[in-house]
Amino acid sequence: MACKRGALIVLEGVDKAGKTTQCQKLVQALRRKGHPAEMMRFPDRTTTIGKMISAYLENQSELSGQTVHLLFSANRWELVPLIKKKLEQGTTLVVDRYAFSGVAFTSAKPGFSLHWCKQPDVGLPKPDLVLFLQLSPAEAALRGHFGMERYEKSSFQCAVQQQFKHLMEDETVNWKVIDASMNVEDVHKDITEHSLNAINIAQNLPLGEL
Ligand code: DGP
Repeated sequence: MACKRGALIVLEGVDKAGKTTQCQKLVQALRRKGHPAEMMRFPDRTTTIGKMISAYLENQSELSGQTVHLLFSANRWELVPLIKKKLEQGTTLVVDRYAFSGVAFTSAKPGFSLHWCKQPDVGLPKPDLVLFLQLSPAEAALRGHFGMERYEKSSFQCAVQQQFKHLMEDETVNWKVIDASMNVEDVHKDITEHSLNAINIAQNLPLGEL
């Protein structure tokens, strides 16, 4: 019998919501329970496109909003063959940000419609589960100062949060909102429960497309 496919699980949220910590803990928990799992993150700054994105985020280069939006999307597309291969091999992928960050961050800039922002990611593998780590911008600010990167300003993060709210109205995506103000272990417990459920369901379903 062919091996069952892995699930594509995405963690989203504004900066400082705890996505990276929770991705790492989830991968470890899934492995302990016998599910092959690996972490990925977007942007993947190791590729040629990723290096261009990284320079932009670090304010070392200037690019138009349209250009950088397409680069972020291209960075996801260049990893699609690997994503599909891993899932087919039965590995569950836990992904730190995906197309939803792409749309939320660009559409938070003046002059960018949600419709325009969504187009480059149409056709990407559709996540089986999107966990949205909900944390108010005020609580995020209490977790320490933002760094020096381009988007790390409270006012911009508020606008991003607002765009995520619009995206969560899309019922064709399996969103689960997680209260990221809880302690790390309680957040982890919620996330693990939803993920195990998604892995079971995904086994019997074909991978969808955004
Ligand atoms: P991170 O490496 O997760 O800290 O992400 C870097 C920054 O880039 C963060 O402020 C969120 C933003 N970002 C992530 N993905 C995208 C995207 O696809 N498009 C845009 N415009 N920004 C993104």
